[in-house]
Amino acid sequence: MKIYWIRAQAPRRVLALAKHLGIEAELVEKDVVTGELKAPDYVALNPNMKVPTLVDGDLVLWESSAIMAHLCIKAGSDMWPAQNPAEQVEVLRWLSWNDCHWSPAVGPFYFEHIVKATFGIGAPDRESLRKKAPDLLKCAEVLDGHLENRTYVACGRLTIADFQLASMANYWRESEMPLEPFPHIARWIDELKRIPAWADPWPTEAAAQSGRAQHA
Ligand SMILES: N[C@@H](CCC(=O)N[C@@H](CS)C(=O)NCC(=O)O)C(=O)O
Repeated sequence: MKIYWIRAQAPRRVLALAKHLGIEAELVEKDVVTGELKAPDYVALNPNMKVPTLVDGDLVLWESSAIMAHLCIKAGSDMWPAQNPAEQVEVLRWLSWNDCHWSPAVGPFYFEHIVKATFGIGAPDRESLRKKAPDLLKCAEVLDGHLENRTYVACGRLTIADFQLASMANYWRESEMPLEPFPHIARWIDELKRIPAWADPWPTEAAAQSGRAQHA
């Protein structure tokens, strides 16, 4: 199995899950700056020219939530509730909410502060973020209310929904997301950071260079 990745939030959640589940895979780092995601051999795998992409035998899969479900099925993990249709619907609800609402709300903050710093593409444009705050506050109220009496987002346990929703919010303090009024979100994020694979999902330098699945 191969997983293509860069140092960014969507591949981060897939790498964290693979590490958490102890899945053996060849972790292939791509260089976005030199255009490796636009190279014909990569575009043939993922026409979106994005990461993550998983190749498992004949299966080529993109979209991190689908990849995470696949990894759970392979590992027999109920972080994707393959055996329970009602729980699947519950996880799917939060994956959909993430992609349609939460991710667009937290994304601009993550981009301005984390992506720009990671790839050296300029200083954060804080002025542009002021206009984004109302959308974030609206979504944060929904999530914070949901988490008030829950440790995790769905099914009363850790699922791929947590990894999906937390991958940008994980950096809420560094990204200056205005989430101080939402203590249940902060507590949930801090709780996830206690999971070793979530806290440090990145392959070791040597493993990344050799393309072997080794984690720090
Ligand atoms: N919805 C996709 C998002 C994929 C995505 O946007 N990946 C970003 C990294 S977080 C990427 O490949 N960016 C490189 C580029 O756009 O050139 C998923 O969850 O897999």
